Amino acid sequence: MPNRKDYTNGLPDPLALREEILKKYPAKIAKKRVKGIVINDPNLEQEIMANVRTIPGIITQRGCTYAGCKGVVLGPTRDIINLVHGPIGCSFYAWLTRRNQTRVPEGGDNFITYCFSTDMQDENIVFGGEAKLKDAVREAFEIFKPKAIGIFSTCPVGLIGDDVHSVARDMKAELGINIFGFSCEGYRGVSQSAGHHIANNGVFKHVVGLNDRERVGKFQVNLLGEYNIGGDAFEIEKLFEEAGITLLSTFSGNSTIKSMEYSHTADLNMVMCHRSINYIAEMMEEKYGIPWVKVSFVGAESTCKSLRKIGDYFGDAGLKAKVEEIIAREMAKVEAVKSSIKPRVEGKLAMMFVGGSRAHHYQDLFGELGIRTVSAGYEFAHRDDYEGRKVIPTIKIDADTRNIEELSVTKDEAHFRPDLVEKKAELQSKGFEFKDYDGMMPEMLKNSLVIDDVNHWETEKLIEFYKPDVFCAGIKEKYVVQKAGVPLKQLHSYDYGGPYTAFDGAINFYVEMERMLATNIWKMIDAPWKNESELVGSMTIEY
Ligand code: CFM
Repeated sequence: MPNRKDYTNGLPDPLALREEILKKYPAKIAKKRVKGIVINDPNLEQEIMANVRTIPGIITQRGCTYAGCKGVVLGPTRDIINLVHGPIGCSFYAWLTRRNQTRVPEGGDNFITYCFSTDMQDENIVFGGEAKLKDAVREAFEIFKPKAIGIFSTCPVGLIGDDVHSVARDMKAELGINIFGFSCEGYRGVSQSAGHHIANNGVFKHVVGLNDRERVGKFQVNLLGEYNIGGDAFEIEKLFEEAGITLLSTFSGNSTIKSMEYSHTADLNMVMCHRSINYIAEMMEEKYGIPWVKVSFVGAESTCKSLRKIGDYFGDAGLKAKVEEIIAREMAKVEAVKSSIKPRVEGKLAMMFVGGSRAHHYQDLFGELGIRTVSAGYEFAHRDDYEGRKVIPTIKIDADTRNIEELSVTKDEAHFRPDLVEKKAELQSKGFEFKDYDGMMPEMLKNSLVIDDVNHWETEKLIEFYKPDVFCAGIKEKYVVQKAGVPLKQLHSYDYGGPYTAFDGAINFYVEMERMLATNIWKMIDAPWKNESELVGSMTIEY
C-alpha cells in the first residue's frame, strides 16, 4: 500500500495521530476523551477510561442495555420464550441478526427463529401496558407451552412504570411455569454491558440451582460466555465430548432452561467472555464453591492452552492423555493449513473494535498468521477487560453503575462444595491460577493504540494513519471502512461465516483471511468522497 509507515522495527508512535483526533473536539470533551485513548506500553501499568457515557453527538458503536440483556445473554437459549415488552422495532432489531445457532434434538423446543413482542402502541403508553403484557404471556403459553418465559423491558416500559416483575409473579402463579422479568430498559446503563449484569442477576436468581440432578460425568463443567455465534459452541462441544468432559450448561449458546437449572452441580466454571458473564461465575463461586478459570477457544494455541488447563484442574491422567492426543492430531491439521497460508499474509496489519472480549481474543487468531494488531478497543468493556482483574478494587463506582443491582449472595449450605474449595487452594499453592484474566493491554504491542468506545471520526483517522489490511468491527462500520479501500471482517455476526473457535474454526478463519487479504481488489477502490466536494462546518460549544 502506498505511503504506509515503516513497521519493520515495531509500530510507529501514534502520538501525533492522537493529537489530531483530539484537536477536532471541544476542549472539555478532548480532556475527557484522551483518557480513553491510550498509547500502549505493555511494560507499564496504564489506566484507560472505560464504561462511561458516550459523548452525545458522537457516532458510537455501542448498543443499549436491553440489547445486552435480551439479545446477548438470554437470546441464545433455545427453549425459553423471550418476550419483549415494547414497541415492535426493539424486537425487529433483535431478531436473528446475531447469528447465534441452535441444534435441537428430535421433539425439542426451539423458539429462536421466532420474535415475541407485545407490540406496544400509543394507547398502551398512555393507559399502561401491563394488561397487554399479561395477555401476551397467556397467548405465548397457550400456543407454545414453553417451560419458561422471560420478559424484557424496553425504554417506554420504564418511562411509564409498567411493573414487569409483578406481572411475571402473577403469571407464574396462574400458568405454573417459570416466568421472570428483567428491568433492562435501554437507557438503564451506559451500554449493553449493564444489560449483561441485569441478565446475570435474573438468571442467577430465578433459574440456577432449581434442579439437583445426579452426576452424569466424571468431569462436569459449565462454559460461561459462549453464545454460539456462527456455530462456535458446537466446535467446543465436539472437543469436550471426545475428551470425556461433560458440558452441563453453556451460558447461553444453544442452551436449555433445564441445563441452567442444574448448572450448579458443575465442578468447574470456564469463562470465555469475561465481560458479559463474570458476574454469574463470581456468584456461583460464592454460593456453591465452584471455582472459575478464564479460557479462550479463539485461536488454535488458545484452544490447546484451555484444554490443558481443564486437564490440569482435574489432574486425571486419563483425561490429560486424551487432551494431548486431541491436541497432537488437531494441531497437525492446523499447522498444515497454516504453513500454506501464513507466508501469504504474514506482516499484514489488523485493527479490531468490537464488544467486550473479541477485540482481545481475535488478536491471538491473527497472531497465529503473523498478522499484527496495530490498534484495538472495546465498545463497552470495563477497565478490568483492558488492564486485568487486578484493577477491580480501584475502579470508581459511578452513578450509572450504581443503578444496576449488586446481588448479595450467601453460601448455600446444602449445595456448597468444600471439596472444590479445597481443590482450588491446593492447586493455587502449586501456581495454578483461578479468576485469571489479565486483560487486553498487557498482551498488545508497544505503541499500539488502545481506544475505548471508538467513533466514526476516530475510525477514519486510524485508517489514514495505519493503512491497515483488515479492519474488524460490525455492520454499522462495515461499508464506511470498505469505501475507504480496507476490507472489514465482522466479528459480531462473522458475515455469514464461522465457526471460528477451536481447531477447525481456526482453519476456517485462516482460509477466509487468505481470501480477504491476499487480493489486490481493495487497492483499486476509491472512496466516492475523494473525488467529490466536501461540506465543511464548524460548531462552538460554550459551557
Ligand atoms: Fe461477550 Fe459476545 Fe463480546 Fe458481548 Fe456483543 Fe457478541 Fe461482541 Mo457483538 S457477549 S462482549 S455484547 S463476546 S454480541 S457474542 S460479538 S459485541 S465482543
